[in-house]
Amino acid sequence: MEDKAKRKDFIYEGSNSFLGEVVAYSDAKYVIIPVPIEMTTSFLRGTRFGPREVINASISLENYDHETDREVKDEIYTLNELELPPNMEKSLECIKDTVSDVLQDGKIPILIGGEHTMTYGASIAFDKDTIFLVFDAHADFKKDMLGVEINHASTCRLINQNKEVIIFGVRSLNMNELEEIKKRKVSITYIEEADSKAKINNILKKIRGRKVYISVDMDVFDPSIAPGVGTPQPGGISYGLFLNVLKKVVATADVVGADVNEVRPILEEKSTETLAAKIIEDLISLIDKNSSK
Ligand SMILES: [Mn+2]
Repeated sequence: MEDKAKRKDFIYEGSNSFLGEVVAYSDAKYVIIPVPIEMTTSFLRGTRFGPREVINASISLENYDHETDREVKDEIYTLNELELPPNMEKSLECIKDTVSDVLQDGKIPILIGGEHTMTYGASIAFDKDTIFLVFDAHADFKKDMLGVEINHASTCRLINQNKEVIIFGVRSLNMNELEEIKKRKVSITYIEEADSKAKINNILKKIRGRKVYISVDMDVFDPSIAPGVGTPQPGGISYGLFLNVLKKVVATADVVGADVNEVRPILEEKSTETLAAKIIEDLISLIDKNSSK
């Protein structure tokens, strides 16, 4: 008892697992990986507590999805929070190894963060031909932050070293980032174009039939619906718009992994965590619906 109380890691069992699911690992199709990484936070702190709060919030969700007419049930296994060393390279390696194991077992990894840097760690576990579709208020294309090259504001640039990246919902970047994005011909959709049919169709054309990893930095949403993030930016997308894009993406591409990141819990205000949990449930429901066609 004393030992358990001393543990600093939160243990996910029964009602502490995503949607309260108690499924054997071998039977699960999806594996939730809680990644409490927070090392290069530049503004508001607390993203290390994101994973456990998103899982807590998931317990409040019901598992029937009226839109897909399905129950998200008996298919999710939640790993314990990763024990990350206080070193960025080693932490990314640990994330990569965990994702690799899940992929080798033929399951779909869904990570919950934690700072966005974790997506770079996860990306190393995927084939070169996997496209990374990133929803983010920021372009995350900085060369470095105060001389540190591996940081949350460089995520897309780091992934793009050897994988195609598509960035959606952007409203914050600097001129150097823009130049690099243009040089590398990276697809970027600004917030003003987020509901443009032509722009969405362009993205769908790129990902048709391809393996896609979806990364959702919660700051892509408007701060009025997702205030609990590390670096909020005014004027984001709505849940409705996100869901419309997600539906089209899942129907068009082969989703091989996903993450929801940068959740920063604010005391008793749980709308960001609930939204993060909901979009994971939506994603699972949509993948199931499409794979049973
Ligand atoms: Mn980001």
